[in-house]
Amino acid sequence: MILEKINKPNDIHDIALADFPTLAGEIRQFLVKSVSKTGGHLASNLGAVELTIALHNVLDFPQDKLIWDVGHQAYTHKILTGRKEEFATLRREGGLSGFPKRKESDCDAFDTGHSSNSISAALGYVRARDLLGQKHHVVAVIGDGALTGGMAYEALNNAAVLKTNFIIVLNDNNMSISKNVGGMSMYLSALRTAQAYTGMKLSVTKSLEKIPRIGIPLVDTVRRTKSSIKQLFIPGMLFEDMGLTYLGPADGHDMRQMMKLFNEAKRVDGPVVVHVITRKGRGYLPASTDPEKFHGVGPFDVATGKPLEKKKGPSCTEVFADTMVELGRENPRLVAITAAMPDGTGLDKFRKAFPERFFDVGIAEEHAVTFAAGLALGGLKPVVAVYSSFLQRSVDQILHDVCMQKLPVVFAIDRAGLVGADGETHQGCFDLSYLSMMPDMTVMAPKNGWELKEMLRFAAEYEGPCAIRYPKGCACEEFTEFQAPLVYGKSEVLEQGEEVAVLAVGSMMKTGELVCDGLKEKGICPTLVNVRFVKPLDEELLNDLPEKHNLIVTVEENVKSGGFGEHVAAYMQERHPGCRVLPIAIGDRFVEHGSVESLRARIGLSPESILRAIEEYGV
Ligand SMILES: Cc1ncc(C[n+]2csc(CCOP(=O)(O)OP(=O)(O)O)c2C)c(N)n1
Repeated sequence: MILEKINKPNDIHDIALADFPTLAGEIRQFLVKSVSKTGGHLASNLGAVELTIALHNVLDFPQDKLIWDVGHQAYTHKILTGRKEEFATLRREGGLSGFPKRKESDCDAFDTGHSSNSISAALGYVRARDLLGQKHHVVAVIGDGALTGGMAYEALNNAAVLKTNFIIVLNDNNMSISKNVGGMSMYLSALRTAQAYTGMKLSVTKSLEKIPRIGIPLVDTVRRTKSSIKQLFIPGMLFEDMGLTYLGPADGHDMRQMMKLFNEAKRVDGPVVVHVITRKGRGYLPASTDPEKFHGVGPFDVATGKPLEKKKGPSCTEVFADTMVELGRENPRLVAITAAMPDGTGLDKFRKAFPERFFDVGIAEEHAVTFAAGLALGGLKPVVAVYSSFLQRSVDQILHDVCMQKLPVVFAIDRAGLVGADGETHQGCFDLSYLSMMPDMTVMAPKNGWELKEMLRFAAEYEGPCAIRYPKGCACEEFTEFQAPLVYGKSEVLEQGEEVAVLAVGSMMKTGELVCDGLKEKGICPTLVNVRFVKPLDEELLNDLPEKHNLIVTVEENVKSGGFGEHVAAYMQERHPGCRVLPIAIGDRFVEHGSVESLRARIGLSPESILRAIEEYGV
C-alpha cells in the first residue's frame, strides 16, 4: 500500500510519480470506507483527490499556505498531512473535524465552513508575506459553486492589482450542491467545452506567430479584440481582462497535467487562476451518478450506496416543503428563493410545482435577501429559505433592505439551533440574537410540525418582515393535543402552575417539559409555556407571571447574548424587579462538532443540567 507511506506532511514528496495513480485509488477507497461509517461530505472529496495530490506535490507544508473554500473537500489534504488514523473519529465529539481547523494541524491555514471567502483570506496571507519579506506560496482552492458568492468577486477585484505570486485554483465540477447556476457557471461551461480545442488553440496561435512580420502583431490584435473570436484563441479572457493570468482548463484527474500548470503558476509574478475540471463523486458509482445525494451523507452501505440509518418521522424541512406547495397553490404571488440549497431547504418541491416562481440565486445569501426585498416591493410575497448559520451573511441586508422598509419578506430559517456533526461553522445559534435586535422584525419558533405549518400560513399573510426558525431533523411529533390558534405576539401556556415558570423556545419545548417533570418530582408545580413569538415579547404573559411565580426560567437553543432570555430578563428587571429570571442558553462560546444530544449536555442545555442550574440558582 502506497498510502501506508503517508504518515506526516510532505511524505508525498518521497512517493514516485508513477505511484500517484495507485495512491489516488487507495485514498478513494479509504474515503468511501471511512465516510460510509462516520458520514460526511463524500462527493466533493472524491472529486478532489488528484487535485490535492498534485497540489501537495508542488507545495511544502506548513510553509506554503493552502486555503480550501468551504473546506468540505479537504479530506485528502487531512490524509496527506498525517491525519489518516483519526478518520474513524470524523465529525464525532472530540474527533477530527469535517472542515479545516488550524488547531488540528499547522497545515490548515484557515478555518472554513462558509463559502466564498477563500480568496480574501489567501490574499491577506499574500500581502502579509510580501510585507514581511517572506517567500512561500499561497494557494486558494475555490469551487465553481463557491465562485457564485459575492465575496469571491470582491477578492478577485482586489487581487487583480497584485504584482506578486498568488495562485487561485478553480475546482470546477459544474456542481454546487445541486447543479450550479448563473452567468459565471455558463461562462465556465463555455471554457470547459473549449477544453478539447485547447491544443488546437495553442497550435493556431503558434502557427499564426510564425507568419513573418504580421504573425505576432496579428496574435496581439486577436488578444485585444473585443469579440468572441478572441475566446477561441485565449481561454479565460474574463480573468485575463481583469488582470489575472488564466491557466487551463486542465483535466483535474490528470496529475501530471495539473502539476505542470501549478509549477507554471508558481513562476507568475501576479495572481493566477488555474482552472481544473473535476468530476464530483469520481470513482464511486453511487456518488458519481447522484453527486447531490452524496454531497453530505450519513453512514451508508458501500455496496449499494443506501443509507444505513432509518428515517424516523417527517423533518421540519419536509413540513416546510409541503406547506410551501400548499401556500403556492393558494397564493399565485408567493415566490421562493434559495441560495444554492434547493434540496437542503426542501424548496425543490416548490420548484417542481411552480418553476417560474422559484429562484436559486447561487451561494449568495446577501443578494438573496435584497433580491427578496425587490420582489416584495414589486408586488410579490417572497419566502427566503435558508440555513440559520448561512443567514449570518445577510445581517445588513435584512436590517437595511428589509426591516428598515418594513417589507413583507418571510425568512424560513432551517437548521436553527445545534446541528451537530458539521460543528461550529454550521451551528445555528445566533439567529435569535441578530434578528431580535432589528426593529419591525417578527421572530417565531414552532414547538412541532403542526405549529411550523401554522406559522408559515400566518407568515404568508403577515405584512411585515417575519422569521420562523426551526431545527434540523425530525419535526417534533409531540404536544399534538395543544393546538391553540396562533395569535400575533402571544405565547401558548401548556401547563398552568406556580412558583417556577419555564418558557421554552421552539426546539427546546421537549426539554422544557422534562425540566417541569423534574421540578414536579421535587414538589414544585411549574408553569410550562410555549413561547411561539420570540419577538415581540408576550408582555401580557410576562406581566401576569410575577403574581404566582418567583422564578422565570427561559430555555432556548441560541447564544445567551441578545437571545430571548436576555430580553425577558431586561423586561422583568424594568417592570417587575422582584421577579427573578434565569436565562438558559448557549454561553459565550462556539460549539464544536458532536451529536446534538451530547453537545446539549456538555453546554448546559440538557434537562439534567437545567435542573441543576435551577437548584443552584434557588427557587
Ligand atoms: C455561505 C454558505 N452558504 C451555503 C453553504 C452550503 N454549501 C456547502 S458546499 C456548497 C456547494 C459548494 O460548491 P462548490 O464550491 O462548487 O464545491 P463542490 O461541492 O462542488 O466541490 C454549499 C452551497 C455554505 N457552506 N456556505
